[in-house]
Amino acid sequence: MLAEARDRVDARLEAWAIRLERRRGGADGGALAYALRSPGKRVRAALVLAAFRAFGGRSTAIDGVAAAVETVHAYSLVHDDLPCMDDDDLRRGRPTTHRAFDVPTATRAGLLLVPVAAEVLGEAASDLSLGSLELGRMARVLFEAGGVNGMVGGQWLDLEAERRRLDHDDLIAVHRGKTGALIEASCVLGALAARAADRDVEILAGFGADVGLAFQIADDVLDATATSEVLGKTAGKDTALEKSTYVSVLGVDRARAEAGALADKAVARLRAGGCETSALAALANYIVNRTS
Ligand code: GRG
Repeated sequence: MLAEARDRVDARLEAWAIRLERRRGGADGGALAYALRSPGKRVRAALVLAAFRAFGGRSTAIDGVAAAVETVHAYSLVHDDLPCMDDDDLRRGRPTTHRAFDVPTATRAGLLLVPVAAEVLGEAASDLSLGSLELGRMARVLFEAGGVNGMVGGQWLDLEAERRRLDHDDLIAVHRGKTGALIEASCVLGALAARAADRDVEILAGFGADVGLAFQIADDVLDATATSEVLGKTAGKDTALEKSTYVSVLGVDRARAEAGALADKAVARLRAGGCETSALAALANYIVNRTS
């Protein structure tokens, strides 16, 4: 599932990279394309595809919805790596966008990716023959998840919390916002694109919220235990920035156990709701057992 989603969304992102290079040109076009071509795991894309299929969706036009989510994610990584945030040189095994270009160009490219994501989503909704009400609902899901009550808000709290000790509840709020919200949105968007019933969309939202939190806990564990070569980004950043993480609050073993328990709870929600589970359960398992 993950390899298939990666190939399909990479092709869609490549097509957008070419379009944007033609449209914008120069360093801005180059930086936009660089960010979209950057080789991610595409977990969010895989969740969109799996949720879509779980409710009978079959059209390959869903790849555009997955590409829209990955575009929002790509912008967040470009900005997260900037000197005013995490100040990193390495992302997905390559120089970060501001290292490959410069800080103003990377800042602009990150910002430009937000309206690009809206355009990618709009085109996908039309390819899926979805109406304006459905597109409106999907746009709200994606951009609310990326906003102040989601990714930006979580990142904000995270930045404010550097060199300050957070308790377990604060940490959950940071993780659910900065990482969980977009993962939850990926699941909900797949279900909405398949025209799932409201009750099923709710079940997918619960599943996505649990695996989204589990994803960031696993990320904290990997930051503390894996190497930069394997991660493709600088390992050990959380300790260097004196960040509160699941590892600093609970230790590696309890953090791993909590991530595993959340993944189990997420899959139990699907089973209890009578949803098709196989691909989504496999992704939940991957999210907590991944090595990069
Ligand atoms: C203005 C405060 C403010 C924020 C702007 C920068 C930003 C928005 C948000 C940052 C959100 C962020 C980077 C959260 C971390 C999410 C995360 C765990 C990223 C790594 O995801 P993977 O492992 O990466 O899926 P790949 O590379 O595989 O896609």
